[in-house]
Amino acid sequence: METLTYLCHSGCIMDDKEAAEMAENSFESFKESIRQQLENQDPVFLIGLVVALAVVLITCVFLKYFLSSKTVRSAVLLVGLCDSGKTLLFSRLLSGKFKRTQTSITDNSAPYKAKNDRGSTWTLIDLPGHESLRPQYLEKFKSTARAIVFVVDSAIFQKEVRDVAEFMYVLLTDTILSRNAPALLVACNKQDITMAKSAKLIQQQLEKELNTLRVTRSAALSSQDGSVGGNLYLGKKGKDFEFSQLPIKVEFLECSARGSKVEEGDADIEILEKSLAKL
Ligand SMILES: Nc1nc2c(ncn2[C@@H]2O[C@H](COP(=O)(O)OP(=O)(O)OP(=O)(O)O)[C@@H](O)[C@H]2O)c(=O)[nH]1
Ligand SMILES: [Mg+2]
Repeated sequence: METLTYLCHSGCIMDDKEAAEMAENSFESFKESIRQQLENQDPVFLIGLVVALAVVLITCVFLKYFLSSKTVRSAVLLVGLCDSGKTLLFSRLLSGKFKRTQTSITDNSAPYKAKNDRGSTWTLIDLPGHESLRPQYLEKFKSTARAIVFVVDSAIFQKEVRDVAEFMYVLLTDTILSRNAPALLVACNKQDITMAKSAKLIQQQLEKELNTLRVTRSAALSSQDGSVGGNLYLGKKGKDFEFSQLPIKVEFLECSARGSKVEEGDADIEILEKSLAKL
């Protein structure tokens, strides 16, 4: 069998067994010297050392949690039914430019600099409105939401009121969204169209519709398994639903991503921009 030889400190030749023994002896003596040093220390000093290490550790964990929860929620989500104008609003808010759009099948996101002195920068995210895509995109981004801009097509609101209310109900009873409490800005878009409903009327009709939905949804859930499920009860029990009962900031505002009839014209989105500046 092949035997390896080593040169010791004093210049003598050792085989591998002797080298292993020597390494073991030096490790033992190192352990012994540490043990003696610790024994010679004042116990108060040792306790102080342990406490100091624990404080450093707890501070690191706390800072990590605190900083991450602060920085993660910097997204402004543009949500709403198909064709409500989310993608055009996204373009207008970012560049001011008019853009021809098609039904979105994925999300768009970009940094948005709010028009305030603080120079706040949010991540603006445009989500697809199609019914089959909505849940997965909402799931993906909801925990990062600082604010939700719920875009409504005010021109055909009467026809869509039920669908709008159903989507809003999902958002308002979501446990993660309720915990994080992002501001809700309901952008009543397409105000350039003559038949468009006002923000006030849209708010009133949605309150009525959500009131009805609240009764039917909680009844359906309790008849299924005897409980109201993981989702929350909307508003105050025993009172007709009003947005003012919610523990979040809700604002209804009017806008027009298209603005004037000519495509090169400016949008009418100043009120929305002002609200975004206050986030
Ligand atoms: N008249 C008018 N048309 C608008 C306005 N905003 C958007 N539109 C038009 O409405 C259509 C749909 O706009 P999009 O921005 O693509 O709608 P969306 O909400 O992104 O739709 P999805 O991607 O399908 O969810 C486009 O033809 C827009 O030009 C508006 O304020 N006024
Ligand atoms: Mg779109």
